[in-house]
Amino acid sequence: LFSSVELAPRDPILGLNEAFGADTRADKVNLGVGVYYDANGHVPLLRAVREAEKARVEAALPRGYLPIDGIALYDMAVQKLLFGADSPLLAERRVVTAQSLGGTGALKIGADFLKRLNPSVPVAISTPSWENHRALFEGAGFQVVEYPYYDAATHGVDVEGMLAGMAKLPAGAIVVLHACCHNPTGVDLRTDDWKRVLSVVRERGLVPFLDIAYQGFGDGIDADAEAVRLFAAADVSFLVASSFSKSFSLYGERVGALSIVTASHDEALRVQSQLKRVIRTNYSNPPTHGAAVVSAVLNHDGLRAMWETELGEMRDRIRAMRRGLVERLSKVGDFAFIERQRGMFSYSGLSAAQVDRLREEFGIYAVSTGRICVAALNEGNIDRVAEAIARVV
Ligand code: PLP
Ligand code: TYF
Repeated sequence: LFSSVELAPRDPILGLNEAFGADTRADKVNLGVGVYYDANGHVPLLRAVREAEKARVEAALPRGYLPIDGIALYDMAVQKLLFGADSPLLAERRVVTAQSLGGTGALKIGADFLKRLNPSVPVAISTPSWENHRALFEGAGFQVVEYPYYDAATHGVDVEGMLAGMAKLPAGAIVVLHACCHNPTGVDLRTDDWKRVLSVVRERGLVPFLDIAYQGFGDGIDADAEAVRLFAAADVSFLVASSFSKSFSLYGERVGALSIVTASHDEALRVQSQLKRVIRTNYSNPPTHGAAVVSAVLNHDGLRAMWETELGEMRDRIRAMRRGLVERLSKVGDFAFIERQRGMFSYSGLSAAQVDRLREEFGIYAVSTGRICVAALNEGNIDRVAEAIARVV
C-alpha cells in the first residue's frame, strides 16, 4: 500500500526549528519560527492566563463535549475584539463565530465551507504570504493564485500592483488579506490603501478572507482591527480567521476562531448550520482548555486589563528590539525600514546566501527568504545578531 509513497518536503520553518534544536553551539539564536520570546528568551506564560488557569483547576470541572462551534461566551468575546463591543453587526446578529483549532483551523473550516459554496473560484494570496496559506487552500481543493504585495525596492507595499492584481480576479474570487502585521514581510496597508482595496472588492464582487493572527502586536487591539471594522462598516460579506496563539502565548492549546459576516440574521443562522456540518465532519467539536482560558480573561474586567497590559509589554519590547537592531546596523547601512515594519517579523533584505552564512558561521537561524523574527531578539543576543548581520551584508 505505501511502497510508492514519496517523501514529502520538510516544512521550511518547522524544518529550521529541527536544525536549530540539533545545533550544539551554546550561543545559537533562532530567528526562524514565528514565536514571541520574552526578554529572557522564554515563551512567556502570561499572568492573566496563569490566573485564569488557576481558577479553572480549582473549579475541577467535568470534561464533557463542547458544542460543535465551541464556547458561546468565547465566540461572543472574539466578535467584540474584532468588530468592537458596540458594532451594529453584533446587535443585528449578523456574525457567525465558531471556535477553531488556532488560526490555521479557522482558515481550514472557512476554506472547506467556501469550497462547498463556490467550488470553481480561485483563492488569491499575497506575494509573499504565510507559507501555509497556499498549501491550506490547495488542500481544500482551490486553485491558488497570487496578487503582488511586497515591494523590495521601497521595503513597503506595492499598493498599485496589489489593486491591479485584485482587479483582474474573476467575480466571487476569494482574497486572503493579512489584517495587520503581515507575515512574512511586516509591512501593512495604510487606511487609505484599505479603502481602495475595499472599493475593488465591491466593484469585482470578491470575497475577502481576513487573517488576523497578530491583533495587538501592531498598534493595539482596536487599531489593529481597523481593516476588519472598515469591511464591517461596508455592505460586504466576508470571513475572518482569528488566532490567539501569539496574543495569549497559547500556541500549543490551539485557540482561534472563524467569524463570518453575513447580510442578515436569517442568513447567519443558515450559514451557521452549514459551518457546523463542516466542523462536525472534520473533528466534531473543539478542545476546551485554551478557549475557556481566553474566554475567562476576556470576560473578566481585571484579567482583561492584565492581559492588555501584558500584550502592550510584548508589543513595546518588539519595538525596542527593532530600534536596537536599526541603531546597531546603522554603521553598515540604512536599516530604518526595520523600525517601520510591524508585528513579529521583518523582511530583512538578507539574501538566501547571507542567511546561510548567518547559520553556518554564527549559529543564527533565519528563514531563507530573509524573514527574521524580531520577537526572538533580546538584550542578551542582539549585539551578536547585529554584528553577525554586519559581517555578512
Ligand atoms: N495566519 C498567519 C498569517 C500566521 O502567521 C499564523 C501563525 O504563524 C497563522 C495564521 C496560524 O496561527 P495558529 O498557530 O493559531 O494556527
Ligand atoms: O513562523 C511562522 O510563520 C509559523 C509558525 O502549527 C507556525 O508558520 C508553526 C507551527 C504551526 C503554526 C505556525
